[in-house]
Amino acid sequence: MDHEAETHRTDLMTITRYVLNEQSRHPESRGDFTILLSHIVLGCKFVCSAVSKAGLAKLIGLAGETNVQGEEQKKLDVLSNEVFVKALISSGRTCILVSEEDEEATFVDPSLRGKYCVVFDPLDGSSNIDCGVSIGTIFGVYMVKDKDNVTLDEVLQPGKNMLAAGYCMYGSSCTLVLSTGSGVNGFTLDPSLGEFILTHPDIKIPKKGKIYSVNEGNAKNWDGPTTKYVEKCKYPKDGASPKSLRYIGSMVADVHRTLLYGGIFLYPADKKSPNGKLRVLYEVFPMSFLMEQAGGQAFTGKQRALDLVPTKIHQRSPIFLGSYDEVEEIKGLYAAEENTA
Ligand code: FDP
Repeated sequence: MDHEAETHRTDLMTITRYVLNEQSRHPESRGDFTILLSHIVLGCKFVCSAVSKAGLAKLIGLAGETNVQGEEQKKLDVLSNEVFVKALISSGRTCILVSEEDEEATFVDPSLRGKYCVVFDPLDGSSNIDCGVSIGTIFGVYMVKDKDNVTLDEVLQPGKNMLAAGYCMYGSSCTLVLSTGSGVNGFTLDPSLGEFILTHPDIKIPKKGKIYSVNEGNAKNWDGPTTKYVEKCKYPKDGASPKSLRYIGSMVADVHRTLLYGGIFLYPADKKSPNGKLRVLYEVFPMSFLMEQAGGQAFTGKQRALDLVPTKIHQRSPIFLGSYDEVEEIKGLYAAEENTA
């Protein structure tokens, strides 16, 4: 009998156990982050369960219509938002919430306030919901100095000030990828236990990659460096093999594959969308934080993504993220363009 394998199978590292272990390395910690995370995890479990029943829900009524009980069916993204907002407020550990679904930030009632701000997209990749393709939740966490005196500036901070970031992917399995600032770990939901178990410890993105991921339908409107980079992926001049293209169109799924297999994910600016499409606070920052923590890079076309200082909560930015060498190449192409301008 393989005793080592048996030990791994029976000594389960749940996400709570993992965060408690981390916490014990900070003697000043009072467990607030562990409590916050357990509420985020609850939201992810709820959404995972709702997403897996999304096809069945059609049997009893389409979103926006009434079901057999005469109740209006909530759209999955609206429902997910409500669940996360309520879970985060009831944790008693949050003071400001910024959600992709809500135009304004939510300031938590002083009686329930804690020291964390959470920025999140409760259900990212919503155009993929109805065809059962992988979608996800993305989140980032900031800490305030004084919870009794908070303004929106607490969340209009560069991504490098985030305390933690992560995403949960609702795919063939439900996977939560988390960084609290010392590496990246992946946890898979064991549906029979209802627990996220550490399955991908210390994720490191390969330094180089063979996959590029971009919506090529926008190519006619791209800028010079993006066009040159993608051209090089397809027709390399150095005798290397062309790269493979993979594009799901769900940021969580495309970034997850990039993190595990290496390569690059691009959502550049184009003539129609000079700021790109993806949102800084709850898409670009959390994914850039994870990429850097895994040894990769994230670049906006002008600067390191995590150095960007947002001025609006729903601000957008172009983004190039992934393997260190691939992003380095994009940076070189932008620098060359600047030098010839
Ligand atoms: P979606 O519009 O389906 O919600 O920002 C949302 C997002 O998906 C990302 O998840 C995804 O990477 C991107 O938009 C896809 O955009 P395109 O359809 O323009 O490629």
